[in-house]
Amino acid sequence: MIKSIYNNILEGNSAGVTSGIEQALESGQDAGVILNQGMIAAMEEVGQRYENGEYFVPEMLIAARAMQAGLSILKPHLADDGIKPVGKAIIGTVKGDLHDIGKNLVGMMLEGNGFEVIDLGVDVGPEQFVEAARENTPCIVGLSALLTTTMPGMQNTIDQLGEAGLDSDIRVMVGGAPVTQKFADEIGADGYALDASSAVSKAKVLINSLNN
Ligand code: B1M
Repeated sequence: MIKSIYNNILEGNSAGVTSGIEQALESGQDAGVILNQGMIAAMEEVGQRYENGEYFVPEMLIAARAMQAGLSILKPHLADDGIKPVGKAIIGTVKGDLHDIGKNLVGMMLEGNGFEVIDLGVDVGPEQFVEAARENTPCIVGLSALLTTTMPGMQNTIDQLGEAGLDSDIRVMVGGAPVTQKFADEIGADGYALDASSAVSKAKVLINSLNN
C-alpha cells in the first residue's frame, strides 16, 4: 500500500495518492509511516530523478500536486485534537522561493501540536515577515528555503527583524533541505530544524524561552 502511494506520487497521480492514503488509513496504517515512507521518500526520488535528468520541471510539478493532494487527506490524522494553544508561529518560504510542501508540512505539524499558525505563503519578503511579526508578538517566525540561491533571504529577514527592534519578542527558526545548523548559527537564527517533527520540538523550546 505504501509502495503504491510512493509510485503514484512519482507518476503525479493525485487520485491514486488520495485513494491509496484513504485505504492505508482504513487498514490502520500509521499516518507518520504513510508520510515518511510513502510520500516524503517519493519526493526525494523525484529530486533524484530531476538531478539525473530523467525528470524535468513539469514532472516535479505534477508530483508536487499529488503530494499536496495527499497531504490534505493526511492533515487531520497528523494533528492531535483538543490541545490548548501553546503560542503563535508565523511561517513562510523566503523571497524568490516557491517551494511550499515542506513549509506546509511544518505548519500542519505545528498546528497539530497546539500552535496558532499564520502562514504567509511563498516568495515572502523580509518586510512581510516584519509586519506580521509586529502584529503577532510574542511569536516564532519560521523561515523555509529550498534553494541555495534563496538562503541569503533568511539572513536579510533576520537582519530586518532585528532592525525593527523585535529581537526580544520573537524567536526565528529556519529550515529546508539545503539549510544546516551551521548556516543557522552563521546567520544568527535562534533555532534550526531538520524536519517537521523536530520543528515542533524546537518551536516549543523557543516559545518557552519567550514566555519565561
Ligand atoms: Co524544485 N528544486 N525547483 N521544484 N524541487 C529542488 C529543491 C532541488 C533540490 C531539485 C534538485 O535539483 N535535486 C533544486 C534546488 C537545487 C539547489 O538550490 N541547490 C530545485 C530547483 C533547481 C528548482 C527550480 C530552480 C527548477 C527550474 O525551474 N529550473 C525551480 C525554482 C522555482 C522557485 O522556487 N523559484 C523549482 C521548482 C519546483 C516546482 C515548482 C516544480 C516544485 C515545487 C512545488 C511546491 O513546492 N509547491 C519543485 C519540487 C517539488 C522540488 C523537489 C523535487 C521536492 C521538494 C519537496 O517538496 N520535498 C526538490 C528536490 C528535493 O528536495 N529532494 C526540488 C518534500 C518536502 C516534504 O521536503 O521541502 O525538504 P522539504 O521539507 C522538509 C525539510 O526540509 C524541513 O521539514 C520538511 C518536512 O520534513 N523543512 C523545515 C522545510 N522547511 C522548514 C522550515 C522549518 C523547519 C524545517 O522551520 C521554519
